[in-house]
This record gives sequence, structure tokens and C-alpha cells, in this order.
Amino acid sequence: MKAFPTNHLKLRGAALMAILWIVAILSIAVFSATQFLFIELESESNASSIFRAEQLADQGIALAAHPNTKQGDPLLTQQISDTESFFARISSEGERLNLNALLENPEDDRIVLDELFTRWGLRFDESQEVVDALIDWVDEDDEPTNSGAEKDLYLGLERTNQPFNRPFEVLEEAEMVYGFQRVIAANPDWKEAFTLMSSGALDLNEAPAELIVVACECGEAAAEQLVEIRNGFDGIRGTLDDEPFGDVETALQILAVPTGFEERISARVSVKDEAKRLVSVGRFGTIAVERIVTVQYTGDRGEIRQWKTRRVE
Ligand SMILES: [Ca+2]
Ligand SMILES: [Ca+2]
Repeated sequence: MKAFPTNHLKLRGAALMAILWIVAILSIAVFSATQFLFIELESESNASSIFRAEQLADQGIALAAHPNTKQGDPLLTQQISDTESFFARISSEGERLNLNALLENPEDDRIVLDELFTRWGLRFDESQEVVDALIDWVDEDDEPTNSGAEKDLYLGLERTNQPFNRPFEVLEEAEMVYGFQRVIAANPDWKEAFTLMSSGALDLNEAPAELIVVACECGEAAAEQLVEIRNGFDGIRGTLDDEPFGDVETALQILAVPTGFEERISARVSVKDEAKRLVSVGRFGTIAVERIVTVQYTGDRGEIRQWKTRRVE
């Protein structure tokens, strides 16, 4: 019997190995392609779920934006099916401190910021330094306020064209102000306390007790009492049983603002803000999307000032 030459055997063996390799590589490729397909299908269904959740959130916004819809109206909460729902609420931009308004008359109003940052954990002198720098960021001159920060200081940090010497256009801009990192470190959610879109005054019918304390230079117990009265029997703000104050004077009496202080303090507060903040969460299955829309009303006419969307739990 004629034996196969060894070389021939070797060649066949090599060819077999090569085929096995190709099969292995192909199966990996097929496997990966299938995986890609799955991921793509999954993200596509995810995108359509997000889209549906956004549509639901918008239904809430549309209802909340109507000038006749009242806070806490049952229409604002709707379960449409087992998997679809929205929950909307109406509040005002005046529930927050207006950073630009407080820096407009620093002599009268800086105390509000000095106190707020101190409450968040800064030493009073640190707090004052940051507020000095905030004042300098928006005032037109190049003269530092006390231990503030003007052009020369920023130039020393190789930051040209700063400060901007004009009011803040977006809240994030405050993070560029010299020393403001201290505030961020003390309260990473600092932006929740501020707005740039209110009428300027803090709305006593909407604001949390902490902001009332600093804006009205009053005690904590008095501010909490005011919140309790205004929120009504259920203790929740923005529901139908709320008892909003009709005028600033009545509210300031409850806060026991000392005589002589009323004029200065009443300039900082209001009982109504025409800039409404509408918040609506749309849910589709496990996906939830929140729309936050600021509408400036002039009579019945509303103009959208800001439109934000974010995923929530
Ligand atoms: Ca300046
Ligand atoms: Ca200055």
C-alpha cells in the first residue's frame, strides 16, 4: 500500500485547522452580529418608550399651562392605563430667590445671601467673601467690593474678560465666580434655591421655610408657622385646600418682622408671581420623564421662557 507522503498529510492537517478557525471566527461574528441586533432592538424600544413618556408629560404641561387650571386640580393627575400616567403641578418661579434681583441693591439685600451661605455651612466671613465676588461679577465697575474679585484678580488667574460685569444670564455662570466653589461644596444642589426668571421677589405663598427665613430675616419657627398656615389642612403646598396670603403685610405680621424692617423686607417678597413653573412627570411602564416649563403670564397670555426635560426614577 502506498502511503501518503508526510508532507501531504501535514498540508491536509493545516487546511483542516484553517477551516476550523474560519468556522470559529464566523460563529463569533454571527454571535456578535446577533448581539448588536439585540442591543439595537432594545435601544429602539427604549427610545419609543421615552417618546411616549414625553408625550404623557406634555399632556400634563398642556393642562397646567391653561390659565384657568388651579393648583391641585385633580385633572393634573391622570392614570391613563396600567402602564401610562402623568402627574403635573403648578408652582411659581417666585418659590426661589432671584439671584440677579438680590445683587441689584447689594446694600439692602446682600444679607440674604450672606445668611443663606452661612446656613449651608460656610463661615460668615467666607460667605461674605463669596457674596463680595458675586456683587463684583455683576456690577459695572472694576473696583473690588471689600474682599471681592474684579478684572485684576481674574487676570492673575489667566482668565481674561472676567468678570462679565452684567447680570447672570444662566445660573451655571455663578460657578465661574471666584470662591463660588465653596458654595457648591457646601450645597451641591445650590441651584434649587435660585432662579433668574421670577419677578424678582420671593413668593411667600410658594417658597420653602428656609428661603423665607433668609429673605425675611426672621426666625425659623415663624417661617415654619407661615408655611403651615398657607399649605392648608393637608400640609401639602399646591393642593386645593391651600390658604394663600392675599397681601404681604399679613404674612409679615405672622413672621413677626420687627418695626423698622418691614419696608426693606417687603421689597424682597410677594404673594404672587406671574412667572409660573409647571412640572409634569409622564410615565410609560418603568420609564419616567420630567418636563419643567417656565411660563411668563401677562393676563391670560403665556410666553414660554424655559423648557427642560430630564429622566427621573
Ligand atoms: Ca464689576
Ligand atoms: Ca465692583
